[in-house]
Amino acid sequence: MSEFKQLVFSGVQPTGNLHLGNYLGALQKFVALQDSYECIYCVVDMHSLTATLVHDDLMDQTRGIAAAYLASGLDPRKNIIFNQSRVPQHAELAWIFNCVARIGWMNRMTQFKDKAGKDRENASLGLLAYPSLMAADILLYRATHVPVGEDQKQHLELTRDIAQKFNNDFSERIAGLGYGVEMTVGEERVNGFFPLTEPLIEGPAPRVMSLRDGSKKMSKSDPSDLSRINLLDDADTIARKIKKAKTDPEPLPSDLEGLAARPEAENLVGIYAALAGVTREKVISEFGGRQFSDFKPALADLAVEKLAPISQKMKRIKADPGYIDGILREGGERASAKAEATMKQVHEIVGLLVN
Ligand code: AQP
Repeated sequence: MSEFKQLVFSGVQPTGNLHLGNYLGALQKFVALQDSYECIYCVVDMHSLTATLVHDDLMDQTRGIAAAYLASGLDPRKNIIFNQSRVPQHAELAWIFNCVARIGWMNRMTQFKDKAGKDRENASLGLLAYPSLMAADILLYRATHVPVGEDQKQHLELTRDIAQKFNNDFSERIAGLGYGVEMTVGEERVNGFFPLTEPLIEGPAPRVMSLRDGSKKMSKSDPSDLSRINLLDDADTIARKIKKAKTDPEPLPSDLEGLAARPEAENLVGIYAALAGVTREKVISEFGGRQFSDFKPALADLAVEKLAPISQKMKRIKADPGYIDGILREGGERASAKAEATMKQVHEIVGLLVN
């Protein structure tokens, strides 16, 4: 019985400096997966067009994300690394998905609601359709696994909904052409052209929160730079931001249950665990009962130890744009070969005459 070949796809949009949330939610996981899966890592530059802030230096930002991938340890020979706009099939499949997905699904996305704010009528159509392009990014390669931060869970569920609706809407044509693949979904065996992709979200810090407010996620667009640790921050800045991080007056608890209703403490413990590659229990067993005045310097040292080499390497790689462009070009060629194969079958399935 056939199953989809296991394949990892993920991407980061070039909309500003990467922060610790992007690193722990995405890049660190990308690197961990490259030894056990075939992986495709994309700089999703077309997604950035939904933000108004980046156009002037989008090319530079795109190279910056590619540099971060490489500096974090992604091997461009092992993985396909490219920028989305080099492979026009992403936009083409997104259009087909726009005709499969429902407007109501898009309207329910919390990211759209947050970013569109109160004036939804004035938001771009691209912002509304963002998850449809994201589904196309993933399903163009029929990827089975997507490492992301917890904030992207809803978009991954929508990707599954789109795949499922496409598989159902075109089930007879898929079967007639012999393009269906058997897959296990829960207890059931089903057949479809697109896999129902699994998000890979686990880990001790699936949603890194703002250092100023434990109820908000760490984000590039937060106006306060003190809310986040940027990958390019120097050691002093990292230490200062951690020292100033909001906490409560209690010492760290002696067990994990004691972190409930203490979002700032929970966030710092999760960050420490993720950076050290240990569980949150292990961090509590070491620091439980101790004051933040003890814990914060240890966290700052660890953050600097892990991030400084990446930031130095990023700067070195960024200084050679020709090298980055060569990797993205070569990755784009490898991605295009896969994208063309998928789209040839999609054209036949939906009935587009292209020969
Ligand atoms: N705070 C976070 N914790 C864990 N993971 C996170 N990611 C983003 N923020 C956190 C993960 O980073 C990857 C890249 O996401 P993106 O390209 O969509 O970037 P983003 O979500 O636009 O980043 P920001 O900082 O959240 O931007 P704004 O401020 O514009 O909303 C994804 O895997 C994401 O889950």
